[in-house]
Amino acid sequence: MRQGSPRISRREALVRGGGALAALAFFDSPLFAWGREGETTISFLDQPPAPPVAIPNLLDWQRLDSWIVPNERFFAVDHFGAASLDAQAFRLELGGHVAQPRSYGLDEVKALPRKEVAFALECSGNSGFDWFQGGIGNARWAGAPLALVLERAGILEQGIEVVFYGADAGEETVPYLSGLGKHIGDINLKMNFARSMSVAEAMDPSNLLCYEMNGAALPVANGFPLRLIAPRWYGIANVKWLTRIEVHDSRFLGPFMATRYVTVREESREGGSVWMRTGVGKSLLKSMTAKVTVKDGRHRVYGAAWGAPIARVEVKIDEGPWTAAEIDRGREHEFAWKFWHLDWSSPAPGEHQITSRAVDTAGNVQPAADDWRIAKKRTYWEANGQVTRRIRI
Ligand SMILES: Nc1nc2c(c(=O)[nH]1)N[C@H]1C(S)=C(S)[C@@H](COP(=O)(O)O)O[C@H]1N2
Ligand SMILES: [Mo]
Repeated sequence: MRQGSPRISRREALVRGGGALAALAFFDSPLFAWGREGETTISFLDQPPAPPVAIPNLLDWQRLDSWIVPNERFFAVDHFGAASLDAQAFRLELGGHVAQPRSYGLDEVKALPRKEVAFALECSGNSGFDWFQGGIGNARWAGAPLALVLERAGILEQGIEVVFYGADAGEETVPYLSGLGKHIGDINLKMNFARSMSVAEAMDPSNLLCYEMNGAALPVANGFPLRLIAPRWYGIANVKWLTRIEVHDSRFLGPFMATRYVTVREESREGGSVWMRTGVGKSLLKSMTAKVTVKDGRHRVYGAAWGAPIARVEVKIDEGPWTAAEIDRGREHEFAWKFWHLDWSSPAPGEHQITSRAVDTAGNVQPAADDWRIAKKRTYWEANGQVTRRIRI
């Protein structure tokens, strides 16, 4: 919901629309309001502490009231500061191991077929720290299919990796090693932000050269004038201020692929263990309890689920059974977050714990905090374990 736009209750919209069709259209509109008219939110006892680093617009789960997060309230993460680009002078260069290298002006990208996708973009560090619980937002992104421009360029036989470069750049320290591993010193190099995908991943028809967010030009903080939108990938893969695409003939090992965004985990094996060091890439199945409200003595738990095709969401209160929540919104959008709620009948006064878990269509369950996938992970990325929230009734 845009700031200043009128808030319409679900009931009011149904009455006004006067029909199933109008109701459907309303549920599909970004105005979809989350909650019951006149209910009160009971604050969680656990609240994220103030962030030690500046990440604007971290999502305040308790205040979230619309399925689409408006642009002026969408979180933003950058490593080198936002690039400030001029739309008129803008060029997207496409080259490397392609038959037809070329560059596109912004108008030329906009002249290509337009596609829209609702996608919940989550930072892979979200939930990795107690202060970092709101690095996520759901928006409608529009742009040109990436596959189309790659097809037109003609990826050559030896091309195996597609590298996306942002206009933003910063110093990277590269250790200078002798052949035997003796550390001789460091070199500092200024490099552009860059991420890569395999050719097959890049050719996914959902990937967009995105210039529009929720019906407006991309805000500067979110990548104006052009960014990659790669649904079902973590935020890091969604390169902002995109100005260069190169097809390489070898794996790309830039710092945002091979050093900075790496998950380290020890896995048990027959007779020992192996250290897994894997790149942060595709998103993982996750859910979060957003708020608990009360109206006329009736309590309700609300939340969201995303990261994989959601089959259902279950909620556990204290040591009670896992109970299926109702999914309210988002089912019809493959990559968007799903909103859910569960009625909580007559909670006893006192402190309670609420845990949610999402289950995907393949039957995978969002892991518990003590699951080896979470417990044996030594880095904070990809923290998709079940979240427990505490509340006093
Ligand atoms: N060029 C560029 N793209 C970038 C980044 C960056 O620092 N530079 N940060 C990434 C990270 S870590 C995240 S979480 C997302 C955040 O997207 P948003 O700022 O639109 O929320 O952008 C990604 N794309
Ligand atoms: Mo991120």
